[in-house]
Amino acid sequence: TESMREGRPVTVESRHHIQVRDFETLAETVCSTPAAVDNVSQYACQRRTTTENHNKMFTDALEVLAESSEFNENEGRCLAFRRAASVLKSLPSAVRSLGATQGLPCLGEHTEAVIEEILQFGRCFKVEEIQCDERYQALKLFTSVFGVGPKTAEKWYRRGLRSFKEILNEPAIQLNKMQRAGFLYYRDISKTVSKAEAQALRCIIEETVHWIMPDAILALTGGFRRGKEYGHDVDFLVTTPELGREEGLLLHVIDRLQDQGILLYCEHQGTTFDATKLPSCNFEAMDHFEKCFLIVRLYEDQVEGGLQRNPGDSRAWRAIRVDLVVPPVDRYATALLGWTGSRQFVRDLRRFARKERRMLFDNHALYDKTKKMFLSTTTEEDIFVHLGLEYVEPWQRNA
Ligand code: DCT
Ligand code: MG
Repeated sequence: TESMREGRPVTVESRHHIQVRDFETLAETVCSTPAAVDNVSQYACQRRTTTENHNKMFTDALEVLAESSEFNENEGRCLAFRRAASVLKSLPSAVRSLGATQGLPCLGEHTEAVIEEILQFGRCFKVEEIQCDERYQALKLFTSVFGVGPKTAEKWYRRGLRSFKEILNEPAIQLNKMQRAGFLYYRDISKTVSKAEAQALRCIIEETVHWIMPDAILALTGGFRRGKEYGHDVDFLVTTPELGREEGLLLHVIDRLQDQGILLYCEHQGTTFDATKLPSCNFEAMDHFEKCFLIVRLYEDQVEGGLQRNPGDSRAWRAIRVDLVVPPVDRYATALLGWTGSRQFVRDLRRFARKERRMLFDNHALYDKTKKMFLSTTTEEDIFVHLGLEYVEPWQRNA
């Protein structure tokens, strides 16, 4: 303080352990390093991430890099970019200088370089290069079709195919039932689903489920449970208060939707759930619950404020992707947590459980490897308690 009064440059040890050489740099460091940036966890399940993203400029760029790494089957890089984007999404304000990212976890040198470039030029040249790349464009286009994953997209690209027209005109290509539906309803289902449209679907599903079984339990999950305004589909969990009574319910629901004439596509998967095979270590795999992937017709007059429409579309309806998942009631909490997402949030819950608690968590169960026993999980809160984590509300799980 003595030298400060005299206005001489000083060396100050900041709480960020940065050697600050003079007042100007000191001021800059203090202003550009918001206190809230302190102690950001490397695990998404220890961060609170709302739908409000103050760093979209950076996270959009990082997501292009992640996607491109995924197309190149570089899983490690893909995950690194996704983690970095997720950390930035959780920040309470926009990053305005590279100094503001000091001490943040999961930001590697590639990510730092991207942030620096965007801060300096407002854009990232590597990202623009990828977006202009023929292979990236083709794979992005192909994987936007329901039923087409990166493997199929790559196969088509290798055959020299570049557009939907070329794929549909290629006699050697046999589309499966899901892909045929994907192309048939492409214009509708590639368009986002609004909250009002999701709400309307909730009413339809609720009415149908409760007509069959008045005490069945229904929950809207996925992005809409996390408070998102838009999604790519609408996800639901359905179960019954008594174990076993859920058997046959989903097929009945499907029949009923069919009778109403609103079922445009349905793929039903029976349950492969086997409690004796738990705990499973195959975390990225699909869960074993009975489920169906649907395309449902939603009418204009069912939606408050009307449907979102494509220009020139005069139909009174649009097609929407809906997933229904039916866990047995004793698996409801783990299934709800898993299907609420976000993918990154749940991925980190599993990683946290494994690395920090020696526990295995997936959509089916929570297992303690030390105690060699399954932990009882009736609610989502129970799971957080067992893991020794503060509860994170669904709307704070947008990691
Ligand atoms: N999920 C899962 N097992 C799957 C597929 C998904 O556990 N086989 C989880 C991950 C997130 C959640 O279910 C919902 O999945 P999506 O609908 O793909 O994600 P979303 O967060 O709802 O995003 P969107 O808004 O795009 O639908
Ligand atoms: Mg969804």
